[in-house]
Amino acid sequence: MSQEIFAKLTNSLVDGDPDATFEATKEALAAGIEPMVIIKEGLIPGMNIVGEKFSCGEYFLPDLIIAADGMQKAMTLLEPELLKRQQAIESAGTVLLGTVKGDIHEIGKSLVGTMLTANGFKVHDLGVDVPTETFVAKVKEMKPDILGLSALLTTTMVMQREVIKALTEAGIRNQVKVMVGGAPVTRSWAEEIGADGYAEDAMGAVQIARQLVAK
Ligand code: B1M
Repeated sequence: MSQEIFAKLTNSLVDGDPDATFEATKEALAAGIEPMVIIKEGLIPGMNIVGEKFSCGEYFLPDLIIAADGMQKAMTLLEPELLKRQQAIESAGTVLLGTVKGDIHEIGKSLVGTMLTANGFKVHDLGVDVPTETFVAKVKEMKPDILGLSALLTTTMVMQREVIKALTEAGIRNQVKVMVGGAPVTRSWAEEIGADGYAEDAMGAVQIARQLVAK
């Protein structure tokens, strides 16, 4: 039964049918499937297939846009459910979050924000295509425990290094822990650029954020 619903979710994204994605998400929730399982088993595989088809020239930009629309429609149902399962009442820490300059991918970053919120963190989301100077100014102003930098492109992940460099130049690098993530980002990249933490996915981001705040 679950496998059928997961296939429906995945296929609706691959077929570019946002309304079907929305309906399949409703069906999955009604069947009692946990929202994070719906995302992991149904939606992310769909986005990955769309990405692969784009890479090999079978799909074009509009196909990516339609798939993103479907995923975002699904998230309107899933986000409140994730938040309902909130783990902690007291604030676990504060996180300033954003996708780096030149990069408009927002779904993964927003999912990380939702999962952090659901686990007791106070999250301030700066959105996408965030200039380095804005990250620095907001760290000065808001004094978050953690700065989370998302990047989905090999061409924009270098901005994560730029932000860390800019924090150092502004003399505030030691005031904030920097966590990086996004599809092309690896642990070795995080180490190379001097980030404090790296997470592969949204649940991993919660784990790393907890460790960083405890340090
Ligand atoms: Co774009 N895109 N895209 N795209 N897109 C990718 C990333 C790509 C891999 C597709 C491909 O070719 N296979 C490819 C990048 C190739 C590369 O750099 N090596 C690509 C490209 C090339 C592009 C354009 C350049 C295409 C063009 O214009 N010719 C363009 C760039 C625009 C720009 O940013 N300047 C572009 C545009 C777009 C859309 C706007 C159409 C759309 C995004 C819409 C939106 O977000 N509102 C889009 C989409 C949808 C994708 C794919 C298909 C799906 C991304 C997604 O939402 N995944 C993507 C292929 C793929 O990822 N398989 C692709 C689902 C999401 C839940 O996962 O974002 O990975 P993800 O987030 C995960 C983890 O990465 C991690 O946790 C999240 C949850 O598990 N994570 C963090 C993310 N941030 C984190 C931060 C953390 C910790 C963990 O700590 C702070």
